Amino acid sequence: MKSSSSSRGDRRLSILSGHLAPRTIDKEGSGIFCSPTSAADSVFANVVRAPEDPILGVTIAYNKDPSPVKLNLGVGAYRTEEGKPLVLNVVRQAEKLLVNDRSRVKEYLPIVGLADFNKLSAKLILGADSLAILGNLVTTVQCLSGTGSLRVGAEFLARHYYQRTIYIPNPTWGNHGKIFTLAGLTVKTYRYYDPVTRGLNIQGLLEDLGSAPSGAIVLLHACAHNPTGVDPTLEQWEQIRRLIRSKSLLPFFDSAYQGFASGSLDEDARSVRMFVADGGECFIAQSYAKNMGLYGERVGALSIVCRTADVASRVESQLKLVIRPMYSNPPIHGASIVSTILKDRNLYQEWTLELKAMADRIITMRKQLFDALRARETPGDWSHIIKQIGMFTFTGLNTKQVTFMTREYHIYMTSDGRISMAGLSSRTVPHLADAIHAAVTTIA
Ligand code: KET
Repeated sequence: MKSSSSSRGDRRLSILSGHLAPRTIDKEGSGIFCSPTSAADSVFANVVRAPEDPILGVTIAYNKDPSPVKLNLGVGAYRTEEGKPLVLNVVRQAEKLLVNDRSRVKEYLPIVGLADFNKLSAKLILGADSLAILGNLVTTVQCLSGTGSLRVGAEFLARHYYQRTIYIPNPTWGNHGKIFTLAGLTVKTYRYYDPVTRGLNIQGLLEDLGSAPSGAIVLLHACAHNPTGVDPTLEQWEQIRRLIRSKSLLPFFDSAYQGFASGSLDEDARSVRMFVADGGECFIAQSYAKNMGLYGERVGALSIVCRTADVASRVESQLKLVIRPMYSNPPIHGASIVSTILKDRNLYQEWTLELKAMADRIITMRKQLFDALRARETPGDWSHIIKQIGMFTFTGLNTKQVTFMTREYHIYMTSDGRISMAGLSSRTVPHLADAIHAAVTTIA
């Protein structure tokens, strides 16, 4: 014991003396000091370099590329026809109202966030006439966008739910597995996508969930499944719901694209509402990143629908214990923007129009890309481009073809062949079509 603590002491001393040693001025004479001790002396010398994130790393690679024709179709972020990020008009209006309101202060929010925001968010996903809301069966907490909502929900489940296994679709958003694993859950997958039909593998899905242990958690994409763009039909949702309820599985919805699939907020919430209407319990993680374009504001909500109001309020008390040591309480600005829009009839109406315009532009891009590939007689059936739903097209291009398109055409996308349709414009469609054509005709 003694020797180990003294050697720890020696190490600290040697590090300290390293810090105190005379410093040299770097060759350029910029005045930035650097220590003569090298990386080998660092207590972090053994830290290995981690790879970039499979989605956000695409933007980093894109930013480094000096090519004037480069195109970023990696991250799911909306761009205008001019290729620029979009701040919605209603968001600008709401921000003006907030800035001009001198009564607004910057005090801490409660642990669970802005009360108005939480109420309105539950209403947005569950419907204004939701019996669950009227019966106080829902607890909603403001979280750090969709990711934070998923993480808080997962931490709560790891602490308070008897079943630790969560089933996520194969494939799914790349971060799901990491979020749930780090929260302490065991992650398994269920079949979802059939690469041959480029559609839903409903049989495989029902078989896999049918053989899941009773009580297992099931992650479902509320709409616009990422990355496949393939959603169950309403009839299939009903089959899934029946199976989930009959086996007492626990549905956990990830709603990151409400309004982006069909252009209608209500339509895109139908899957969730079906599950809530049957009176069973259910988790919902909501994000305003895409549908309000509030990506960097990190605004979202976790709703837990319970069987009784008493359970809901006890669940909320425990959510506070999850949140407080994690980040104490959420940021105020984004949630204030959202609640300003949701509670004002005119702003809300304008938001739905702007949202529909974004969804429609994406649909136009699908059509244009499909037509461009047909015009080039690119081998293959590309009808999935117009059939798939939401922000992404799951092209079916393989990793080698993706690498080729990046190298030869400066087109950036995730290695699984997913392209963010929102990053395209009429001007860039021909370039993408040329690249896809070249990729499929030169690389198997
Ligand atoms: N769920 C899904 C299905 C999803 O695609 C995203 C983001 C999120 C949750 C989280 O979004 P947040 O910004 O935390 O509200 N997806 C895009 C961005 C990313 O990877 O972070 C994407 O797939 O490109």
